[in-house]
Amino acid sequence: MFCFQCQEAAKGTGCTLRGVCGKPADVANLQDLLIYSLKGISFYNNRARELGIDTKKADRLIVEGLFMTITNANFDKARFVARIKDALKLRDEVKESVVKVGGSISDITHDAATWFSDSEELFEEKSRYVGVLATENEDVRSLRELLIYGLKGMAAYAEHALNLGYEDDGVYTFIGKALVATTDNTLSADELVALVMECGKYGVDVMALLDKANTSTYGHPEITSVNIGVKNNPAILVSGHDLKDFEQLLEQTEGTGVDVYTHGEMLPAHYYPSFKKHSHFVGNYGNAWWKQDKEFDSFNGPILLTTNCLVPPKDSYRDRVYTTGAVGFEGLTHIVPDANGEKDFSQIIEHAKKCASPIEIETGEIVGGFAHNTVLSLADKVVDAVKSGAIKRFFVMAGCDGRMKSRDYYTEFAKTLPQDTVILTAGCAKYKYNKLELGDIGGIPRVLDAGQCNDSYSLAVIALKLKEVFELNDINELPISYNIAWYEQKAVIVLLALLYLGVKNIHLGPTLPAFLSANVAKVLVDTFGIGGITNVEDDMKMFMGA
Ligand code: SF4
Ligand code: SF3
Repeated sequence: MFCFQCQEAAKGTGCTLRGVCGKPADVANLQDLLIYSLKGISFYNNRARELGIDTKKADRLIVEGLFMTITNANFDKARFVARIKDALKLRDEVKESVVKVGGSISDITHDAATWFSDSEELFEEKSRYVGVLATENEDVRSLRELLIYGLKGMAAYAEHALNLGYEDDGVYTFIGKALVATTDNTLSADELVALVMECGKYGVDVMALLDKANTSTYGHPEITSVNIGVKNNPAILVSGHDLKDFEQLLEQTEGTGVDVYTHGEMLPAHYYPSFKKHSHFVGNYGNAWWKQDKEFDSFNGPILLTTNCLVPPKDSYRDRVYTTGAVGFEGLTHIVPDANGEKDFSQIIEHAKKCASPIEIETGEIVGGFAHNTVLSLADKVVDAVKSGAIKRFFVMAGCDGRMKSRDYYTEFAKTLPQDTVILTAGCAKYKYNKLELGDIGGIPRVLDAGQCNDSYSLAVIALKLKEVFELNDINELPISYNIAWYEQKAVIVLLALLYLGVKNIHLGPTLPAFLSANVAKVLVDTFGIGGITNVEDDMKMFMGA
């Protein structure tokens, strides 16, 4: 295996024996083979699209397949074997549909589009030769993988939107085009860089689509105080990002005597009007994903993982963890939808009834719900505070949290920020500072949480609105600094989206991605002023222009 897609890649270069995340080598290889199979389908599916054939079936399989390979989503070998079989079968169906309408496929000769096997042993054999290292040139490899990781993040958001009935053909078209482009040895580095930038455009589009899906379905997030203590009823903990799953679970638990709590990236569910009305929706339990090994233990009840981030479960709570959607882990119960797309969570609810109520690990409240609609409704107040000098600078500290001790930097950074600064956050990075008492500026909290990582879109909308209000020509003239923490591939698409919107001088930490070759990193530094982080003191001086 060779995997370097996340921030915790072994030795800062790549995992080769087993993932730091716990991903076994055979699963890593099969993930590579699944991506390869999705490239294969895309050759024909792109042609089918040109011919006006309905491509939705393959588009959806491609999106789900990409999502399954995101860090900490799926560790289940059998699921990858089955999905590769599905992909090969569908590849042939799409090919036939093209031929049937007289389309030419004689130019489609790449091995990804032509290889075939239906045996698991041969999959494993094949999977060893189609991974990241199959591209020898380090810079081409870096650009191809940067693009693929952007697509993985894009696919995750596209899947959530799809689950709410929202799709964007432009996004699907780009994913297909980009997948095929990563097999094209004739493309120059400049052409690949252009595709990476275009990926950012579709990153903005997919986040806008998901924002529309979420807010049209559940209402606009509102300022909300979220309880972080517990009640005395048995309960279910929901983690991951999928709001449709969350809605179904919340409805099915109504009146059962079982409470519902959020964990990690599901915290922003509390901000939506549709969910807030349920009295058995009690609070948020715990912190970001990587603390689940302790927090799932003390929760006592069953846990539903709707997306990443799943940590290989400990024996002490393994029998209480359920997965759904793109998530998987051998031996855990996986909930699948029925023919109408509805999921039956009764098994989890019955399980909860037999469990003790959660052990309280903290008490108090955290405040969030500062997505674009709320912040723009406060725009006058915010603009006045900036004009009067009460707010000197905003810090976008969105992104991911992770295990590494070096991420304590973000807690220290938040604590050290001057009192006249405001943090704009989204994603699980917030857990590094959302329980600190950072106060407010004239009633505006100093940490404004927009929501999940995809709600970084809200932060961009807010920035663009401020640019308009202050009549600036360039988004970079705003008093906003970007100090972003990344871990997995959703952060990659968020980053590419910000670059597409013209944001410069983004600082990325705790380390720069292992998949950026020296030359590709140089392009990002020279063109966009991307930088890493050093230490709180020096970075604070740099950001505050001292
Ligand atoms: Fe390693 Fe990250 Fe890949 Fe897991 S996802 S194998 S930790 S690089
Ligand atoms: Fe977090 Fe995994 Fe990335 Fe959605 S849940 S931000 S790390």
